[in-house]
Amino acid sequence: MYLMILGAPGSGKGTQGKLLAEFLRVPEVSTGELLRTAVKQGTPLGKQAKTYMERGELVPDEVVLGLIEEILDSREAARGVMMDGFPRTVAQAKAVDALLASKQAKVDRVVLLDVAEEELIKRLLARAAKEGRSDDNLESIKTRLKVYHDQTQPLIAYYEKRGVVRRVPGMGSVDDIQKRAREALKA
Ligand code: B4P
Repeated sequence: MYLMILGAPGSGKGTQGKLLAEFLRVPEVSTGELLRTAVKQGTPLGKQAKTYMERGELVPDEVVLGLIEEILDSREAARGVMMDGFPRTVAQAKAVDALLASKQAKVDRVVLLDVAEEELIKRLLARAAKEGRSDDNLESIKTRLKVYHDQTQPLIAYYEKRGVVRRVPGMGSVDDIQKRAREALKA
């Protein structure tokens, strides 16, 4: 099963995506986590990505597309994957479609986490205080929210036309949201 978890920054994609992936027994792969590791290790990919990430902007498609190809071509993803943080633009979605089509597969489900904007900002600022992630500051958070509205939200319509989107209210406890997500996937 090829699934994608979609939502604004702070909507809980990482938290819910990992739990859902465990439940469905597919690996969870986050481009955000892979990019943060690349930045820490100072790899060529990390060097290209660093400034964009700190500003809250998307890393350019041409930089990220190779990474997405590597993920979907890996043995780990041979029988399915929970995609966290990608695709994020229509160009990336088209690339995912083409890569999956070459394996006679497709995006089976998109779990869309719905969370109010004030709550998103609250969660990311709370994480900033705890973990000190370099893009969890108010200026970068605002850019990330705008980027999500402008560049990633159009994907909802892209996948809705195929009937694969399952909307899940993302407010409340982690357990309650997980129950809703599992329930939504039954339909
Ligand atoms: P990501 O790592 O994907 O980060 P994000 O969208 O900002 O969301 P994040 O995953 O951190 O938050 P989550 O919803 O899990 O991307 C970071 C950057 O990498 C991007 O800005 C971009 O520059 C680059 N990038 C990544 N992928 C890319 C791509 N495909 N193309 C181009 N660029 C790319 O929320 C987690 C927070 O909420 C946590 O603090 C958690 O504890 C809290 N939380 C979760 N559930 C909660 C609940 N129920 N109640 C309260 N708090 C909760």
